[in-house]
Formats: sequence, structure tokens, C-alpha cells
Amino acid sequence: MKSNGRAIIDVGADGVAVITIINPPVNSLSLDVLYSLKDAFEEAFRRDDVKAIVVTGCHGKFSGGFNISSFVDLQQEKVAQPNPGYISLDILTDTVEVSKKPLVAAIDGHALGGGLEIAMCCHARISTPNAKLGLPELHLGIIPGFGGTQRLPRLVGLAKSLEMMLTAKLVKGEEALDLGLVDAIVSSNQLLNTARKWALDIWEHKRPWNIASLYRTDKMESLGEAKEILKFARAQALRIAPNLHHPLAFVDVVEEGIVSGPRAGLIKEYETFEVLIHSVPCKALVHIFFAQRGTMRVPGVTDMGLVPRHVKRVGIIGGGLMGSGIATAFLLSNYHVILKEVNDKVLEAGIERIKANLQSRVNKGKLSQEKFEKALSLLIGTVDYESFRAIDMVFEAVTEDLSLKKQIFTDLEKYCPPHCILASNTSTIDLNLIVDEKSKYVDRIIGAHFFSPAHVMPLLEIVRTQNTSPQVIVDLLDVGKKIKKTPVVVRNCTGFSVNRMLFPFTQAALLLVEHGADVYCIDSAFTKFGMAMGPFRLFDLVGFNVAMASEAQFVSSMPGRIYKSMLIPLMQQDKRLGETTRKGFYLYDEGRKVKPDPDIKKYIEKAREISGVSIDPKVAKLSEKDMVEMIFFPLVNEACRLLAEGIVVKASDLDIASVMGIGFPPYRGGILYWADTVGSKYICSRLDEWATIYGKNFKPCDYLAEKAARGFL
Ligand SMILES: NC(=O)c1ccc[n+]([C@@H]2O[C@H](COP(=O)([O-])OP(=O)(O)OC[C@H]3O[C@@H](n4cnc5c(N)ncnc54)[C@H](O)[C@@H]3O)[C@@H](O)[C@H]2O)c1
Ligand SMILES: *[C@@H]1O[C@H](CO)[C@@H](O)[C@H](O)[C@H]1NC(C)=O
Ligand SMILES: *[C@@H]1O[C@H](CO)[C@@H](O)[C@H](O)[C@H]1NC(C)=O
Ligand SMILES: CC(=O)N[C@H]1CO[C@H](CO)[C@@H](O)[C@@H]1O
Repeated sequence: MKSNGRAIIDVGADGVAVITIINPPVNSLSLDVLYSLKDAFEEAFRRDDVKAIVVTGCHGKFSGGFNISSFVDLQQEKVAQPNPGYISLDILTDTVEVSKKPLVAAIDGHALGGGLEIAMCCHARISTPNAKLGLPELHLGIIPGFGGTQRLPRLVGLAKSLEMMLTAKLVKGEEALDLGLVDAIVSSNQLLNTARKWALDIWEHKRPWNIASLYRTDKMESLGEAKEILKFARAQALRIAPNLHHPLAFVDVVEEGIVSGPRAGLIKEYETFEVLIHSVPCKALVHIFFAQRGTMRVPGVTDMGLVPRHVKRVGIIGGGLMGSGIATAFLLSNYHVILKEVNDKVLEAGIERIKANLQSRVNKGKLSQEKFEKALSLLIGTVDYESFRAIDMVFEAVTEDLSLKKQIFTDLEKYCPPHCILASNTSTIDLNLIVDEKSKYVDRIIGAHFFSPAHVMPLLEIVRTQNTSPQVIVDLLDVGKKIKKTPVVVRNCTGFSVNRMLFPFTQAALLLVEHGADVYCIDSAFTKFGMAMGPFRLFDLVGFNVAMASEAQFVSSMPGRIYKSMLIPLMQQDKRLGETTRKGFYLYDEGRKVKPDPDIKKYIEKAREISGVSIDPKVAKLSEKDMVEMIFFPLVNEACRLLAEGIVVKASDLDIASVMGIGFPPYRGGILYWADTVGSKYICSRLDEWATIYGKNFKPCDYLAEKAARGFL
């Protein structure tokens, strides 16, 4: 059987045994690694020539934590259940931590999850300044299983440990030192020697031999304080995700350790872990973890052995909202950016927007002054194309106007070098129309659809035409990853993946309101479901002008499936345009506090009158579950169409698009994963039922109907 990593032991002449975890690329933990570690520890304890022990990783990484693929094996019960209790208690607590020989962890790179839990069993920890330490289990729907919930509070204090666990926050070397999570910081090349020396010093009593992390009390708050902190943490856990159990489980397990002692805490920890690993949110979050990485795999493109070309200089045309956001994203990732505008005045405004974007990161403490200066130094503004002769990739983000875009691409072809990738930010224009089919350059034209604000929103839709070369797609995927976006490759269609899914969603919401459902009840049903906001709050955020412009496109691209409501146009007439005018479906005060507006009723009544719809008592009394279904199932239906039409290549890409572009709760696994848990038969039957009452907009597409007949998506 293929081995999933191992640990090796190497005893030096100084009497220090160095135990190295070896499991590239991230030194993840597996049962093989753990059992091999156990053997290495036992050998070190047994051997008379070993005085002290150093545990470390390799290739600049300590350990990325338990291999997440093995979670899937556990959930599907493909492997014999490794007993977390056995690993946590018998191995880590009763063998390693109680060792009579000093143990020092030498940490470089990541020490995450189980990796940090092993390091916390050691008697001292030395790290590099860039090492990142943390327990990110929150993101996976579980709690740590190897003692993390008990040892972290005892090393850094209760308040700090709960904050770290409930935000899944990683801390870097310096901060870890301040917190007491590590005992010293040294550079990478001194790491191992310092750790060896430290271990020997403990052995020779030149340094204090700290008692086991598990039994330390020096950082722990008094019982009275602890109660307050736990209370606060529970409130925080409920706020983070009222639908989730596992954030609360962190607090319960930590509390057990305080009330009944750390050993009882360890037992409750692994028992809770075993339950959570089989929970629906954990499965969904693990699915999202892999789905997100999976967007980088495009059959027929990324499996051809192509290597992404090096992109160093990026040109951006148009310094408006989108262009300046895109420029900011590139500058933050150390790319040289050349921003072109039509004249000096507009150029200056664009540069100011970029500065403001960067400054706001400084203000939020997310960017140092030094990095701010560095980023700005990489930016060059221009009003002509001369400097475009040396760029590798260009993003066009000018006003949405076909003839303007055509002109720009003609210019670009003249000035940019032959290898330069030509990307357009168009959200509405068919790329095939922008570039003359006969152009020599059609193979390097690609769409790059960012979401506003581009330097903040994580998703990037990469739009390929039938002529875009696989190399160019591979290049843009790589660039997207480097600027910290999650790229999803799509084919051209109105709205691409995200806006196209959103359209039927907003349409169904309008339909329900005209038939008698309450705007604010609908939004509340969606926030309870776990969305950041409901459809009407979203309308306000996007702005009514944008929403109506988008509707106009769908009217021509999906004729026969449009629900024409006058509700928003009526509000537009009164200059209520959404959040920017402080009046939309809600009222917004100075501090952007949101309030429902009773006046909304009169617009709804008028809209109803125009469409000739009367209140349907059934709709007026819909349960929250029904509201969510009637608005989300049309979105599921559209997602199925996107798959059937080949706009996206796999369902999991739409799960990511829905989570990152629409705010669908990741712990429900994304739109199609969720649909699968609800059941395609049920979805189809409800859509059929509504189609007969409210029109064919609801009618399930062939793809969905077929899946329902077969019983899965
Ligand atoms: N046990 C845990 O709780 C745990 C462990 C590791 C990583 N993480 C999370 O994953 C992120 C690290 O990934 P990145 O994207 O920054 O690194 P990366 O993209 O540099 O990682 C390289 C590859 O390793 C894979 N990978 C990383 N850690 C893995 C693991 N433990 N099991 C299986 N595959 C793994 C990734 O899918 C990726 O393909 C962190 O943000 C962290 O929150 C959580
Ligand atoms: C996790 O385990 C799987 C299967 O055993 C392996 O293919 C994969 O490379 C491992 N991942 C990491 C990050 O170690
Ligand atoms: C770029 O895309 C955005 C968002 O889709 C669109 O509104 C805009 O018109 C495009 N161009 C510019 C210059 O922002
Ligand atoms: C390359 C490609 O897929 N082109 C399509 C873009 O979208 C229009 C309208 O849907 C189609 O007609 C093109 O074939």
C-alpha cells in the first residue's frame, strides 16, 4: 500500500534526536505519519544516546495539519476508524508530553491544526518570524481533535485562544512570541541549531523545564473571569453562525477542561470531534475546500501539460471603478501596473482611486505603510500606448460600449507584443463581437470578469471564446490565483455564471412580492438561511439602475422567461435608486443603518395594479421555508441550464460561484450541493407545481427533469 508520509529520526553526536515529519507538499498528517512519529518518539525515549528531542518539518514547513482528503475517507467510512482518543490521549498526552527527555518543536512555515497540536505537546517551541500558527478547524466544520482546545488556552490564555479558534485566525512568529505560543524566534537557517541547543539546555537545567502545556495555569484567567469570557464567546459563536453547532462546541469543550480538568476536556474534545466529522456542515465545508481548488482544473485545458507563462507587467485600460480595483489587486500582489486613461485629469482621478483603495487597507491594518509605498511605486500612469510595448497582459475596463471596445482592441493589437494576453472586463458584450473573427489575435483574447470592488471580491470569472487558446486560459488561471482570486472558467452567455444565476432569483422574489409576500419577511428568511442578505437588500446594494440594465439584457437573451414587474421602475421614477440614494426597499441613515420603509406598500400596490396581479392568500402566508424554496429553486434550475449548455464544466464550479459570488452559505456546500441534499425529485415537483400556477418561468429545465427522474443532480 502507498505510504502517506512518514517521520524519520536522526540522532546527532550531541545526543539530540531530530524527528522530521516528511509528507510533501504541505507536510500534512496522516495515520502513516502519526504511527511513524510514534515509533520515532519511542525509539528516542528508549535509546541511551538520546538526551533530548527536536521535532520539525521539512522544505520550510512544519505541518499543514491533518490531510483533508482523509476526512472524506472517514466520512465515507472507507478506512478503519483511527481512534482520535487513542492518538490524543495514549500517544500525545501519555507518551509524548510526559517524556523524561526534553522535546522542542522547530517551526517554519505552517503549523496548522494537528500540526500545531503536536507542537503544543512539546516542552518548548522555536519558530521563524514568518511561521504561521493556528487552529483553522472552524472553517471545516469541526473542532481540533488532538488536544488543541485544551492546550491552546493554557499556553495563550482563554480569551485569546477562543478568539483564535472562533475566527480560525493564524498568528505569525512575532505575535506567537508575544502570546507565549512560541518561546523564541530565529531565522530559518538557525532554526534547527537553536532548537537543538534549547533542548540540550533544558536537559542540562540551564533553562527551566516547563511543566506540560496541558497542566499549565499561569496564563489562565480566574474562574470568575473565565465564566465571563465563555459567555462572551458563546454570544460570538452564535453571531458568527446561528445555524451552526460547531462554533458553540469549541466553547463547550474548552469549558469542560476548565470545569472538570484538562483530561476530561480531552475526552470531551475527541468525542465531539467524532460527532462533528460526520455532520452535514463538515461534509459541505470539506466539499467547498476541494471545490475551490478544483476550479483550477479544466478538462481539455489544464490537463495538457501547459506551463503558465511568467506575467510581470500588466496594462490596465480605464481607471474607473473596475479598472482601479483591478489595478489595486495587481499592485497588492507585486505586479508592475501601467494604467492608461484618456487624459491627464481622468488619469489622476484613477490613480487617486487606487491610492484610496490601498490607503483603506492601511487604515484597516491590513497593509503596512512600507508595503503601501512599495505597491504605489509599481504603478505608472499614461495617456498613450507607447509603454504597452513591454507588457505581458492587458485588462480592458472601459465604458461598456461596443464601438469603443472594438477600437481599443484594434489599438492593442498594434502596440502590445505578440505574446501579450488581451483580457476584457466586459460583463455584457459578446467577446466574439468585440474582435474581428478574422483577426490574427483571436486566440489570445479572453474575458476577465471581476466583481466590484475588484480588489476585495474573491471571485474571477474567466470567459473563454471558442478561439481562446488553452495556453492563455492556463496563464490567466495562474495570474488569478496569484492575485488571490478564485477563478472559475466559463463560456460566454448573458450574465456568465453568477449574474445569470442571480437573475431568476431576483425575478422570483419580485413575483412573490406582487403576489402578496412581504419584502422584509422574504429578506429575513434568507438571512436566517445563512445568506449575507436577502434579494431586496441585494437590489438596494447593486442599485436599481444596474439591476434594470441587467434585466434589459436578459429580456433579449431569455425571452419567454421574464417576469416583468414595474415595482423597481416605479421606485426609480421617484429617484429611489437603492443604497446610493439612501432609499430603496430600505431606508439608510448616515451610518448606513438599515430600516424598513412603510411607504414601500404604495409602490407594491401600484405595481400589482399594472401587472394585473391580485394577492394570493397562499403566497401572503408562505412559511420561511417556502419563501426560500420558491426563490432558490429557480436559481437551481438556472444552474442546471448552465451545466447543460456547457457554460461551466462542472457542478462544483457553480457551488464556488454561488458561495463567492452570491454569498450562499459555504456550510451548505454551494447551490448544487445543497440542491442534492434537498433532492432533485422534490425540487422538480415543486417547480412543476409553481409553473402551473405562476407561469413557465418556474418550469424545470430538461436537465433538471432528467436528473430528478434518475434521482440525483
Ligand atoms: N486541518 C485543518 O484544519 C487545516 C489544515 C490545513 C489547511 N487548512 C486550510 O487550508 C489552507 C491552506 O491551503 P492553501 O490554499 O493556503 O495552501 P496551498 O494552496 O499552498 O496548498 C497546496 C495544496 O495542498 C492542498 N492542501 C493544503 N493543506 C491540505 C491538507 N491539510 N489536506 C489536504 N490538502 C491540503 C491544497 O489543496 C493545495 O492543492 C489554510 O488557509 C487553512 O485554513 C486547514
Ligand atoms: C492527502 O492524501 C491523498 C490520498 O492519500 C493524497 O493523494 C494527497 O496528496 C494528500 N494531500 C496532501 C496535501 O498531503
Ligand atoms: C467592467 O465590468 C463592470 C461590472 O460588470 C461593468 O459595470 C463596467 O461597465 C465594465 N467597465 C468598467 C470600466 O467598469
Ligand atoms: C464562443 C461562444 O460560445 N460564442 C457564443 C457567445 O454567446 C452567443 C449568444 O449566446 C452565442 O451565439 C455564441 O455562439
